[in-house]
Amino acid sequence: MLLEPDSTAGACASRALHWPVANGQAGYRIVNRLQAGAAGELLRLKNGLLASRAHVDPKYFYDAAGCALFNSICVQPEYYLTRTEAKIFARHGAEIARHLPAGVQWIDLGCGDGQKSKSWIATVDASRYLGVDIAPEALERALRQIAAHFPALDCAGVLSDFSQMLSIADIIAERPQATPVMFYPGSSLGNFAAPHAFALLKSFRENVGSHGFLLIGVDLVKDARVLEAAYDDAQGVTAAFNRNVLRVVNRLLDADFDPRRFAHWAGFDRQASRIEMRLRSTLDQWVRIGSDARKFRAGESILTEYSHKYTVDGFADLLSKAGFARQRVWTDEAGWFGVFLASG
Ligand code: AVJ
Repeated sequence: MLLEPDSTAGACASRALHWPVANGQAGYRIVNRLQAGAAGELLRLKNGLLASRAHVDPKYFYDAAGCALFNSICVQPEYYLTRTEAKIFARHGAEIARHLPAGVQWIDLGCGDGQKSKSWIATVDASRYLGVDIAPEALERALRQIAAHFPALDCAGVLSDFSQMLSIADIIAERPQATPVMFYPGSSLGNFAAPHAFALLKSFRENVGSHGFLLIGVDLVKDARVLEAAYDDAQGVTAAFNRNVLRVVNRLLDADFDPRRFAHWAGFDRQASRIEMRLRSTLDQWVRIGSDARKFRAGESILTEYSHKYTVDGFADLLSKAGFARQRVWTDEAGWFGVFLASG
């Protein structure tokens, strides 16, 4: 594999990363758009934990253990999201593909291991695969597998924390003949509060241009009991996933959170239309966070995640305000999950 030094990153010079060549053909390259300012990120993480209403950005869930726990959440009976989306893809994939021109470039946002894209690449007959992820190991694995599975496919990767901003228009422009399709499944947009979600959708629209597409999966508003069970499964996998963020924090900030002293909590706020996940201190305790320390009272909590739930009309409206004039939606029979194809 080739890791291309990213000259366009300018002042936020790329970290020097060296990856072993995955195979003799080295059929893909990875562009590094991770900003060098990791110290600022850590300061933000620390300040969030020291704030009177403590909070952690959900992107910190996904270390190796967190990724494994998330995969296990996806197969819990209560976590209907992944399964419902997959059912919509299976049922309507061919129809969705008919709305796309031939030979698109398939842009997999937050590709993880790339598994969700495999059948799409074949269905839409993509000419190019662009994996985008914040985790270099996952990105490399995705590219290696997809390049092996589709030897004729033009494959590339972009290391990027696009929760800040997505800017890959120049990479997309390398293939002016291949219509860009951004694929953002799993209701991942739900992590972002309204203004941030809107800004992200606008940047997706700017990156794909007026001829490109966005294919996005969105979890829909439903009975609070169904929602809350999805974020508090009987096996306790979501609880373990939530507590694992404290281990990540301990490593990154040299802190001494004891995950056993925090209880998983999940609740649906209908006003704000979102699931909130928290870690509640089970007793009065002091926690050291690097060279600082703070007290958590019994019952005081750390906000670890929002997961926003949309209505079909509400999300359609958001898409059109973000600049996507044309759109279609497919849902399951129960109307639990929506898959939107937007363009224009
Ligand atoms: C990956 C953000 C879509 O909000 O449902 C699953 C993460 N958190 N269980 C979601 C998650 C707890 C998930 N997203």
